[in-house]
Amino acid sequence: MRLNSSLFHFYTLLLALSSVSITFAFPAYGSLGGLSARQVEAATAGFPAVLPPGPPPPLTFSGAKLVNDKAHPYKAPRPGDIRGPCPGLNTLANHGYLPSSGVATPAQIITATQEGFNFAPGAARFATYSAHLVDGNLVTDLLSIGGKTAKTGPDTGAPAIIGGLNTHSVFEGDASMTRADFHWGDNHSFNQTQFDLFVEYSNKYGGGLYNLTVAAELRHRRIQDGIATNPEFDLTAIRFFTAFGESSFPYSMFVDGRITERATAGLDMTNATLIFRDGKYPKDFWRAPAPTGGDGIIDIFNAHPIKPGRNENGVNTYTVDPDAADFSTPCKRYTDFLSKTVVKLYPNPTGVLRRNLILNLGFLYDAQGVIPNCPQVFPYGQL
Ligand code: HEM
Ligand SMILES: *[C@@H]1O[C@H](CO)[C@@H](O)[C@H](O)[C@H]1NC(C)=O
Ligand SMILES: *[C@@H]1O[C@H](CO)[C@@H](O)[C@H](O)[C@H]1NC(C)=O
Ligand SMILES: *[C@@H]1O[C@H](CO)[C@@H](O)[C@H](O)[C@H]1NC(C)=O
Ligand SMILES: CC(=O)N[C@H]1CO[C@H](CO)[C@@H](O)[C@@H]1O
Repeated sequence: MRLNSSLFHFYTLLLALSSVSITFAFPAYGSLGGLSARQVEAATAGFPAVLPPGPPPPLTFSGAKLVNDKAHPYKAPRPGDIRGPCPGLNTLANHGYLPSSGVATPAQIITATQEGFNFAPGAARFATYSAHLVDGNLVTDLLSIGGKTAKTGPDTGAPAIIGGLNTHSVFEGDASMTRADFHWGDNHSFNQTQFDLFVEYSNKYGGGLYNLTVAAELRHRRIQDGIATNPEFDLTAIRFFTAFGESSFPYSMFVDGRITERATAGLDMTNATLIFRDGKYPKDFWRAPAPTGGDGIIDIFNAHPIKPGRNENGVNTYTVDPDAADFSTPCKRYTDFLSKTVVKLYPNPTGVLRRNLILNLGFLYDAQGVIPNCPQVFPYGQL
């Protein structure tokens, strides 16, 4: 039987990794997904087993304010610092809202995204715990905002070490606006060719600004490009949702918070270049005037609806996954994430790993807000 291909690349890496014993220095942030109990023990030996503290509270003051302030100057990443596919998190790390190493706890990521961009508490928790469950280290409670994932290691042809948000097809995925598809090799770096399309679309549909209309057209175009050119194009599972969500972030969170006409506000290309390419706040940047996260996602989706699916057999063979959750089935999205993603990564966890899985799954459930008739699921029992 064919593996659910939303996880296919990931399993390829995991299989190769688990066939060798872990003799290299496993990083404290490395994901333990797919490792045997013995490998988990080896990979976490020497690191403290952390009791995750749970999400930090919402901001006490959640209005607009200067965030590119004297206490948070831009500092270029040093050699060894990790940056990844998310322009928001890269910017926060470059301005000291996140550790400049690019390795952080979920609580730090929630605090930083709330403080530095006014990301709404529910959205911040939901994105962070989803990412942490698939890409983070659940024993050390650390997540890297990038990582060293590559299709093949640079010298040996063997898969490189897994870890962090670059990991393909669990959280990172295809049809990004400014990053190329995994199929083309570079999974996470800023891609000028694609940014040129971002600019072209902003000119064509937004009068030079990236607004919701641009977001909808560019999202559609990137998906169509993927179907037509990437034989492994995949828009299933989590990526289906994050692709539409991320399209809304530039106009909702990269636009200066002093611009109060949010409905018509758009992101200009100079500021877009700074954040997307350089991970740098514009000079005097103020965060959004109210907590936000994904305003307009459904409008972006409704402009060009599509069902989750993938190219099954080369380019232009996009096939709808008949059993995929979509925007109309939020509870299935939750239960599928547990049964099709998390439990496959962690079929038989024990000890601290099991405890922390249970805790993080609880944080995730609480983060998604009330979904009618959607009771919490406990694949690993309860504490
Ligand atoms: C809170 C935790 C967050 C996590 C774990 C996260 C993670 C990610 C990941 C893994 C991607 C890459 C997806 C892909 O294109 O393949 C991404 C993309 C993106 N993120 Fe984040 N992110 C977070 C918060 C934010 C915030 C607060 C913002 C905005 C202020 C933001 C803005 C974006 C944008 C605009 C993209 C799309 C990049 C593109 O398509 O070129 N993210 N994020
Ligand atoms: C940039 O993206 C384009 C289109 O997705 C791709 O063809 C090209 O190889 C990418 N360039 C780099 C340097 O990754
Ligand atoms: C985006 O900008 C264009 C050009 O100004 C405008 O026609 C369109 O209505 C804007 N979209 C939204 C949602 O404001
Ligand atoms: C660029 O960002 C700065 C700082 O946030 C802001 O003052 C300025 O208005 C933005 N430029 C445009 C054209 O929106
Ligand atoms: C396989 C591959 O091309 N991986 C790339 C991921 O991105 C880094 C940074 O740009 C490259 O060095 C890797 O080669």
